[in-house]
Amino acid sequence: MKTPKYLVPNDYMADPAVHVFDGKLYIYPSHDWESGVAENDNGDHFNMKDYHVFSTDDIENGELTDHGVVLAVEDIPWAGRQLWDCDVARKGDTYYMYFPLKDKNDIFRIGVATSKNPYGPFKPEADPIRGSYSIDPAILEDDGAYYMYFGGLWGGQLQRYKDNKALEAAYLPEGDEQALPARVVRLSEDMVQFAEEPRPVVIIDAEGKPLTADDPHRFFEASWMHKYNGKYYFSYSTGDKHELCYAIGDNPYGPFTYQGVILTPVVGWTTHHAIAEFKGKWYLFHHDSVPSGGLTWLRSMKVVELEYDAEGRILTLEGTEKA
Ligand code: FUB
Repeated sequence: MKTPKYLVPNDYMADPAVHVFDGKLYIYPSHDWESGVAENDNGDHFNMKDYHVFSTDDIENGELTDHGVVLAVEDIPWAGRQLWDCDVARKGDTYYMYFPLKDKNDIFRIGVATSKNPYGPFKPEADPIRGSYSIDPAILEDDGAYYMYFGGLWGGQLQRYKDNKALEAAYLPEGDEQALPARVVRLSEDMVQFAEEPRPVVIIDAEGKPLTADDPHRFFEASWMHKYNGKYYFSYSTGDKHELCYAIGDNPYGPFTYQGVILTPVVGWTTHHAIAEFKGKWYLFHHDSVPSGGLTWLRSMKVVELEYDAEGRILTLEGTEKA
């Protein structure tokens, strides 16, 4: 499937997280809508209020089932506003949905909701994860352990934290200072807390030097982790540089060596993705704002096949390739 395909033509869905459970592919997107909130650098216009889940047996030619609303802001006891990019993991017979949401003080926290089914509905815990902050949780299951990757700059509030503590004043590195890293943390056995202090996800260049703040390929948001041929592929959005990039490491904590661009800029400010293998092929799930005429808060979800070369390098895809 070399030509990209829109997945939900009758609604706006963004930020896909994708997993295969028992041979079926499940998609967990953000649900964009026209809330009327004005656009700003804090991302207030991404004012999402619920999640849907989609599933399919055949991503290339089959139907996508919409399982409807599986979690809504009004069901979450600690909710303020803005349900951004979520992810789901299975442990035992329970499915755990991890979601970023501003609390009643307008601070992003990461919450957990559970279900006995991959298609929900999900029941939220009473409080967010202790010590959680910022946005865009993505979960890796590796050898029985579960790791969460998270963080996002600007509206994602990552610049408000250092060493996992809230700063008095936000600090964004500049120039040749080391770029702000995403975070990785192992989850507790019961999956609803952190088992340790979050650690930085350090991306290094070919000489082993951490990427700097002025590097156009530095991390901004939208962490995703997948494994290919035993290596750990950390991929992410460069935000204001509008590319999806990736870096490779030897273990879940990194460091990760920068490799290249997965997807060139799409129509719309944000770019965000998931990478998953299904029925022997690899796919990139992402979004753009073509169907809404370029409105960056009304995004449409797409899928396209992803290919590797013989050395395991991802072949760059064009963000403006027509669906
Ligand atoms: O959908 C809201 C935010 O936009 C996500 O959390 C970011 O990754 C960006 O896609």
